[in-house]
Amino acid sequence: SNQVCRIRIKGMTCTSCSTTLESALQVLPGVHKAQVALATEEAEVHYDPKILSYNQLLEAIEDTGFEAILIS
Ligand code: 9UX
Repeated sequence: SNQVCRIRIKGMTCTSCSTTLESALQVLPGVHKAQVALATEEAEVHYDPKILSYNQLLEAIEDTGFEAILIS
């Protein structure tokens, strides 16, 4: 199954930040697609909620050193 979510990311200051985070998300089991935009401070993640929970996505982002906030 497939779910799309958007997450606000705080703490990114250069394109290497967003690229690093994007790569960290893309390699997670259950993530189909991840795009991180520095300018809008947003991540869009397509994932399988049966394999990976939303909270695990947030934790993976926080583990890279950035702050993750739900966009409602
Ligand atoms: Mo750029 Mo980001 O030099 O953690 S990689 S600030």
